[in-house]
Parts: sequence; structure tokens; C-alpha cells
Amino acid sequence: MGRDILIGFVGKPSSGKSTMLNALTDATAKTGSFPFTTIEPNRAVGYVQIDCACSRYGLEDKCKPLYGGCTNGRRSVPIQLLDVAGLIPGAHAGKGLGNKFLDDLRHADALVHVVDVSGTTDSEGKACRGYDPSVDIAWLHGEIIAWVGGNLKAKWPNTRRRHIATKANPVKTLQNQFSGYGSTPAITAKVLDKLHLSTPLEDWDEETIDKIVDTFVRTKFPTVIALNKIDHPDADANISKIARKENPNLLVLTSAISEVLLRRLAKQGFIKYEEGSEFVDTKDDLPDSDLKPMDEKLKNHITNLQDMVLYRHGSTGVVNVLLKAIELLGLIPVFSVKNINNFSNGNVSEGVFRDCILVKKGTTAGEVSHMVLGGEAMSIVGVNGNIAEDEPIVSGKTDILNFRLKKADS
Ligand SMILES: Nc1nc2c(ncn2[C@@H]2O[C@H](COP(=O)(O)OP(=O)(O)OP(=O)(O)O)[C@@H](O)[C@H]2O)c(=O)[nH]1
Ligand SMILES: [Mg+2]
Repeated sequence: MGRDILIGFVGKPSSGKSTMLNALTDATAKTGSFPFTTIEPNRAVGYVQIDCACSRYGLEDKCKPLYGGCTNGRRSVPIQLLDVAGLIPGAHAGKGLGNKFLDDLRHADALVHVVDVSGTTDSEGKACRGYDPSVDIAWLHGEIIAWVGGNLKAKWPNTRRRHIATKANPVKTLQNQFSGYGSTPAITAKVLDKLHLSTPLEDWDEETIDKIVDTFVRTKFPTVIALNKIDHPDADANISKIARKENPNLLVLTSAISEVLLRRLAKQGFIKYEEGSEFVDTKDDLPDSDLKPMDEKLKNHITNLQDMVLYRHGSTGVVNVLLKAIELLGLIPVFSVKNINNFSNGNVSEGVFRDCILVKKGTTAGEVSHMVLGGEAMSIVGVNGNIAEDEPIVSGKTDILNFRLKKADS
């Protein structure tokens, strides 16, 4: 994962995918209370917050990331976000906008399923009351399976014939089909290992293929479930129902619309708002500040938002969506520096810890050198001396690295 991480937003129409994208970025994707507002995908850069290495050395005020930013040791690392059209039950059979647009998500590292927990939109995203959103999680997963499964099955007779003719092994044959989703031979092998299949590939029936696809999707696309619209009075009952059914470790509570509003008011100078926090200050709270006063209507809106969202849940939750995705992916930051003694890229006056990439836990120093240099390093040096190529990166210990191309570089 040398490139930027890509996170895709999926869900039924009107669940709040585009609003969530806007809440996490400076994008202004079109949103609307009617299904299929989004047709073409919206791409934008979001930032995930991590602990920066600068704070270990008291260098917070010298820290100057090339991309993103760093404030008091909290570093914002850019990640790519992609919001696509809504899926409805039967999308794989052409319902709604179909499922072809999911091909844009083939290279996603993780997905976020945005669920509307207000119960005010039905399975097709049409306005209603009292809809039970707890069923959305299963059918949407089914549509993702049907997308990958459909692509695989369409080519299966040829794939199978070729497999027999070339006497290939199942990992190789399957990897050829899954590589288009950014799968690696290791991922494909892991999928087959998990299933302990006893039948040879040429005899796999539809049920076996479905099982393989299900395991592949769960392995390749870890999915955060964002329970959105928690600001709605009917949300609580739906959240409880979903919490009883689903793995709690995948759930994040969000109010995307609240985050959009807070960021906008902060930008317009009406409030002071620390993104992702519960802290909002108005002119009433800070009379000596240069904040603009708000009218009664806006004041009430903010009070309501604080009561329904910020005080009850601690934040609007949208920032936690990206943190959860990073956690599910098992990503850790690695800081590559050109000078291991002063952590700069040559000149301290240009700042320190300028480069940071996110890599999977277990990635070795050698693998990181390939991501950073595009090739093998002559030597890899950490703060405590040389590091072997096959040494996995350890957060807080061997995550600040200098890659030397030639001995002369030292
Ligand atoms: N109450 C509430 N409404 C929200 C929230 N997030 C989004 N909405 C509203 O839900 C409606 C749909 O939002 P969108 O972001 O357009 O939904 P989408 O999932 O992108 O929809 P499609 O593009 O049609 O698939 C809009 O009217 C939003 O204002 C939220 O957190 N709370
Ligand atoms: Mg949309």
C-alpha cells in the first residue's frame, strides 16, 4: 500500500454518502432528499488523524508534513475517498442504477456502508416513516457479493477450461480473476486457506463459488458500518436493534449533516469548532472573540445539535469513520526521513517529518523501502541504528526510517 489509501462509500440512495464525503473533505458533492442524487462518482481527499512522531521529540512546532498537516502532534494523513451512486435490492439484476458503477470501487482498500438509521427512507431511498434499517446491512452485503460474484461467474467457463488446460494451481487461477480488485496472491491464498475446500477447482459448484466470493469480499474489503442520521429522534431504537445483530467493532455512529453544518459555520466565523470533537464555542461563550453573533434560529439549531449529537455521542462521529477504517485495515504510520539525526529531508529549516505513509502491520522495512524508493535500499537506518530488510516495522520503535540508496548518501 504505497499509494494513498482509498475508501469507498456504499449504501442505499439517500443514506447520506455524499453528505459524509462533504463532511470529511472540502468537497461540495451534490446531496438531496431524493434517490440517486449521485450518478457520477465523487472523489475527494480526506484526512485521518494519527499520532505523529514529532511529539516524541518535542518537535511539534517544527513538524511540516508535505501532505496534510500536523497540529500539536496530531497529524492529518491524506486518504482518498470515493462516493458512488446508491445501491438498491436487486441492483445486480439491473434495478435502480444497476451495479456497474461499483467497478469504480475495485481498488478500494476498505468500504464504508452508510446506513440511514432514522428509518425515514425505504430500501430504495424513498421518503417514508418507520422503516427498519437493520435489514439493510445484509442485503447490501449481498449486493456487493453479487457484484464480484457476477463478474467471476461470467468468465467461469473460460477460467475453468484454462485452469484445466494449463494445470495451474487454484491460487493462481483465482488470483488472475481477483487481481482486478487489487488482490495479491497472498490475499487469494488466505481466502482459500480459510475455506478448507476439499473439491478441486474444476468441480466447484455455484455454492462453492459464492462462498469463495463472500470470503474474498470480507478479506479484501473490510467494511465500516456508519449508522448515519443519529440526530433524528427515531434513531435510538434502530441503533439498538442493529447493535444486537451486528459486530459492534464495525459500527460507528454518525451525523454527517451536523458535521457539514459545524464546519460551515466555523468557516463563516459564527463558531469555533474543533473538527471531530464535542467542543463548539459561540459569541455567547466567547464574548471577546471576533466570532459573529448568530440569530435565534441558528442558536436553537446549534443547541439542538449539541443535545442530540455532541453531548450524547461525544462528536458527530464522522472522523471516527476514517479511524475505524484504518483500524480495520491494520494500518500504522511510517515516517521516512532523509536525515535520521535531525528528521529533516535535508534542511531543518524546511521542517521535520515531512513524509508519512500508512502501511499494514507486519510490513517489513524492505517492503517500505520499495514503496518509498520504488526499489531496494542499500541500507535502512532507524533511530537506533541499522534495520534488517526483513524486520517488520514496530510502531514507536522502528517507524522512523532513513533509506540509503548508495553508501555515498550516508
Ligand atoms: N437528519 C440527517 N439527514 C442527513 C444526514 N446526512 C445526510 N442527510 C440528508 O439525507 C439526504 C440524502 O443525503 P445524500 O448525502 O444526498 O445521500 P446519498 O447517500 O449520497 O444519496 P444518493 O446520491 O441518492 O445515493 C439529504 O437530504 C441530506 O441532507 C444526517 O446525518 N442527518
Ligand atoms: Mg450521493
